[in-house]
Amino acid sequence: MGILKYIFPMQPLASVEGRDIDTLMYLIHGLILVLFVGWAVYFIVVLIKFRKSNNPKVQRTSSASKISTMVEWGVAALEFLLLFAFSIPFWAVHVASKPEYKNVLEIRVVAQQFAWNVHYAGPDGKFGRASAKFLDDNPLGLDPDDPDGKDDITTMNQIYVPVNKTILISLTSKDVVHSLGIPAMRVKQDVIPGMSTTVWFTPIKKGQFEIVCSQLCGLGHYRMRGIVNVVSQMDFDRWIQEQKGNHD
Ligand SMILES: [Cu+2]
Repeated sequence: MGILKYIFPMQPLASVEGRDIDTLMYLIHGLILVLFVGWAVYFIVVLIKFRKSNNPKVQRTSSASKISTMVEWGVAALEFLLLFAFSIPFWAVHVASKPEYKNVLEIRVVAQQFAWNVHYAGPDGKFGRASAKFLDDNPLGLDPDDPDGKDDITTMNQIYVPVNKTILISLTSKDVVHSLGIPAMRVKQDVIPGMSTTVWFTPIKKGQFEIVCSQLCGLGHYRMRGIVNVVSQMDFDRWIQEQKGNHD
């Protein structure tokens, strides 16, 4: 596996969940590389071995060798192994089993052309009500009369999270399909209007990591970017206190 990291360099990993994704990526790309090189060598050998000067007459019998059949079965077996030993178990752990809300920091993100609106519950841990009728007043449509929303925090294109804590992001969109991509966390999740989807990751490194919209969503798609700021729990708590009640 080690050498594959040099052949297929990726952004340094910054989340717990990404390790399994990387393993799968390296294995799949490793297999594809072997197939690519194998086919290329085979092609060149055939070109030389069956060149016209050596074979002036067409031969219509096929090769008696069993190697090609064996190689085909070998490749099929490897693909089954990738699917059943790696992909499906990874899916079960990282996609199908959502972490419990009490152990995570939940953040809501509402995508729009061309920005990420981020919503935190604030110190009370309760998200304020949002409704489409308030969308003219604030980008998330927060109801100004809801007491739960008084201390809520909203930001645009900036997500603050504490390190070593699982972050559960609930996603939806105000207009078209977007996709939340955080390459360093190995996160990529489509964001669909009228539907709430979730994605989670546990950052293991402090720092700033890029968010990119990964679904062509209009003219400004290229600038639909943001930053995930991973900070210590202390700095995060301080940030929450400083920001509470700030609806941008
Ligand atoms: Cu977008």
